[in-house]
Order: sequence, then structure tokens, then C-alpha cells
Amino acid sequence: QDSPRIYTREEVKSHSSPETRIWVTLGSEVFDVTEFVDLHPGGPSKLMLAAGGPLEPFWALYAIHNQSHVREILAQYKIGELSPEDKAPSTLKTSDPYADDPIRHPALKVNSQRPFNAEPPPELLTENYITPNPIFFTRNHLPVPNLDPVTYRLHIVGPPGGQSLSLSLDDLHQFPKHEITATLQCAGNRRSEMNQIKEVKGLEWSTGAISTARWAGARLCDVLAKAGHKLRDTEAHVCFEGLDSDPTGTAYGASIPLARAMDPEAEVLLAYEMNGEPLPRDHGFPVRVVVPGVVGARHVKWLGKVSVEPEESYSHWQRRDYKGFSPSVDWDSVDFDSAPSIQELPVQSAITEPKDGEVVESGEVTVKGYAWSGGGRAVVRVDVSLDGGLTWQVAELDGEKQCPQKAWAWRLWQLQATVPPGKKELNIVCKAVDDSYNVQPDTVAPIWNLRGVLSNAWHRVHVHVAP
Ligand code: HEM
Ligand code: MTE
Ligand code: MO
Repeated sequence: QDSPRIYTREEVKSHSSPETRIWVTLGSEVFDVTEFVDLHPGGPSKLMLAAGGPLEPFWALYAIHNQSHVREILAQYKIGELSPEDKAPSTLKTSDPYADDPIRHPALKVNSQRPFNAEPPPELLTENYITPNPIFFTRNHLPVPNLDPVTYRLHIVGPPGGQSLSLSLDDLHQFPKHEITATLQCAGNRRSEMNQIKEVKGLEWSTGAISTARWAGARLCDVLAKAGHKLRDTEAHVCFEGLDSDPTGTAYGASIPLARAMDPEAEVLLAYEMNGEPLPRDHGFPVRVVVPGVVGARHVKWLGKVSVEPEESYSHWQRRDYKGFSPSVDWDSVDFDSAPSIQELPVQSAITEPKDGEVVESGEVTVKGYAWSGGGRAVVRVDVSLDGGLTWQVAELDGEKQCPQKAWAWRLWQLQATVPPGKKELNIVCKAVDDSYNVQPDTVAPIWNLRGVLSNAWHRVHVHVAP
């Protein structure tokens, strides 16, 4: 028997398109699956996510592949083995402040490697109501701190006459455990659409800077009460500091109004669990703030300190970022003190399937997406158009029904629609309505702002119809 052909990871990586053929690895084996792509029961686009790399991270998400008949199919396409030095992932250099960052899921579309910012591809995002931890979008401003759960302490600054607390992870577990399903969205979600109008400053997020998890932890109001805080001053703010910091020692920080923090119905959490597991490092291990209905920037990760202050946090990210402005304001004229910090987000929706530029079958088309609104406002309807907004159909809402005033999580939606005979292309549009009857603006230009935040215009996808 011939000895197997040996390939490097680099070589495998260069085979990730139909032109170069499509290779994947499983363990130390290399496969050329080009001929199988169109036969894949899970669809060609899913398989292509693994093109040029290992199957394991994807198959960990889709355990359906842990069956012998799946392995038998794959075995038919074996072309060789990985070279011995490539079987283990390469070691990282230590001089790099990001060298200690965790390993990430390869399906994530990386917008910036250092600091790490990445979103799941749209067709994975709406596959599950609860976003699996490995593909939950990640927005870091700094290197990920590596915190020891045993020595970790959370400092709660007490009021005058009250007591400051230094809480271990065990101490935090002594408070009643509270669990909620909440969607987290970055203010910059869909920024790339604003960038197409006129350049904005910021990461090029597509529609994936949003995800949903089941969070568990202590309620912030219980912890603040233990330290002796009361809602004396309704103008006060709760300031959070992260344990991630830049080379000058400046930590990530943000704040929310004390009134929201003290309201048990607002369900603000000091979360230590995400989807039934300890928080992953990228999402704030061991403790992060979760502020349902509020912009992602206030959900401070790797939480180190909580204090009650007469004013908002002095952090750059509270005062000099994450604010909205008129389209007329540019970097020469902007006055950050003139605008309020973003807290509750406006109503949002986007199409995740089909994708822009895709070719769809004639006959029937399935349109899928997500819809969410801030402040606990429930999504009551999603309208979908196939003709650029001339005529509309109402989509079916899936996912957990939400409590009034406490609709913290998104609804997924879908519409099965007839493709009008003879149509060569479709301009698919979606727009959501929340229970205050807030609607999305029809175009991006009037809401353009220099930072590219709050991008929530009707989402549009252009597709071709197969002849
Ligand atoms: C289903 C093979 C890669 C996602 C399946 C099934 C097979 C298969 C045989 C049907 C299993 C059954 O119903 O018993 C393969 C092979 C792959 C591959 C040989 C690599 C060469 C991937 C990747 C993903 C994926 C990378 C995700 C990113 C799925 C999904 C289904 C599926 C979601 C379920 C479809 C459904 O029934 O709803 N795959 N797969 N597959 N696969 Fe894969
Ligand atoms: N907390 C700390 N300590 N450092 C950060 O960089 N980024 C914020 C917020 N909390 C950030 C942080 C921003 S802008 C967002 S959108 C969310 O975390 C993203 O959370 P995720 O990475 O878990 O999706
Ligand atoms: Mo964000």
C-alpha cells in the first residue's frame, strides 16, 4: 500500500473555492470534497464555511455528523494526511498583547483581529433562536484579560454610611440566581450600509453584530441593595469598569442610570453564565453586566468595579463614543457633550436568507431574518416585500413569545412566498414594527451619522431568480 500524501495546513487553506477545489480536514486526514458540496444535505453554503480548514468546530455545532454513515461518505474523498508538525495548532508569540486571546470559531467573519471583532455569517445567526456561544458575535476594544476565577473579586463601592463589598465568584452565587433570555446588539450593527452612503469611522459590521443568549447571574439591584444603595437620587448613574485595559492602564468603562439598575423589573444582571455554561472568555469571564434592552456597549465584560456616581461614567466609550448625531455633523463640528449616550436601542430587523446576490429557485422563496427592539418593546409585526417596497406580506414570527415591557429577546421570522412568474430578480425588503408602533426608516441617508451607529433602515437584499 502506498504511503499517504502529506499536506500542510497552508496548502489545505489554499483549496477553499470551486476554482482551487475544496479541501477540508478531520483529525489528521485531508479530504477533497469538491464533488460533494452540491450533494450536502445541509446545503452547499454550510459546507463551504469549513472550506480550507478543519470540520471539527462546525461538527461540534451540528452533532448530526457524529454518525458512521457521515464518516463513510467523507472517507470516499480522502486524499492524504496533514504533515506531523501541522497536526497541532501552532504556538503563539508572547510579545504580542493579544497572544493570550482565546481560540475562536472559524465560522466567524473577522472584522478586526486585534482587538478581536467578529460576527457570525447570517445564515448561521438565525439557525437557532439561542445563538450558540462559539458563534455569538464578539466586540472587544482591548486584549482579553485572563482572570483566575479563584482570586477574582468584584468591588462594589458602597454609599456613605453603607459598606463596600469585595465579592468572590462564590459570594456572587449566594445571591438569588436570576435567568433571562436577552438579545445583545452593538450600536454599530449594520454600519457597513452607512459606509456605502458616506464614509463613517468604525468597524465594518454587516448584519451580525447581534446575538441572543440565556444569561444567568445575580440581579444588580440585589447586590447594590446589599451594599446599602437605595434609589435616593434618580439622576444618579451606576458606573462599571472592566478588567481589560490599554497599555496606559485605562480600563473599558460605561454606565447606566441608577433608576434602571435598581428596578427589579429591568432585570439588570451581573451574569456568570451564558447558555448554561460559565461565560466564555471573549464574553466576559468570569462576570459581565447584562442590561436587557440596552445597547451592547453598556454590558461591561470582565467586570471589576461597580460604583454609584452623580454623573455618567467618564469613560471615553460613555462620553466620546456611542452617541447619535445629525447627518450634517462632521468630525470638525461634532460636540459629543451635546448628545445623550445611547441606552435603549431603536427597532431593528434584517434579512439573513437569502443573501445579497444569491440565485434563488423560481416558484417559492423562503425569506428568513431577525427582528428586535430596545427597552423591552416587543416586535409585533415584520413586513416583507419582494418588489422593493411596493407591495408587502406579513412574515410569520417564530421564537419565544415575549412579556409585555420585558421583551428582551428577538423574534426570528420567516415568509414562504411565491416568486411572481417571469420575474428575473427580486428586491427583498424587511421592516419591523414594535409595540409602541415604532417603525424603521426606509432609507439610510437621513439617519447617516459620522460614527455609523443606530443603522436600522429597511434591510434590502437583491437576488436573481434561476431561469
Ligand atoms: C447534514 C455530511 C459539512 C451542516 C449532513 C448530512 C450529511 C452531512 C451526510 C445528513 C445527516 C443525516 O441526516 O443523517 C457532511 C460532510 C461534510 C459536512 C461530509 C464535510 C465535507 C458540514 C458543515 C456544516 C454542516 C461544515 C455547517 C457549517 C449541516 C447541517 C445538516 C447537515 C445543518 C442538517 C441538515 C438538515 O437535515 O436540516 N451533513 N457535512 N455540514 N450538515 Fe453536513
Ligand atoms: N466590556 C469590556 N470590558 N470591554 C469591551 O471592549 N465591549 C462592549 C461591551 N462590553 C466591551 C465590553 C461592546 S461595544 C459590546 S457591543 C459588547 O460588549 C459586546 O459583547 P460580546 O462581545 O459578548 O458580544
Ligand atoms: Mo458595541
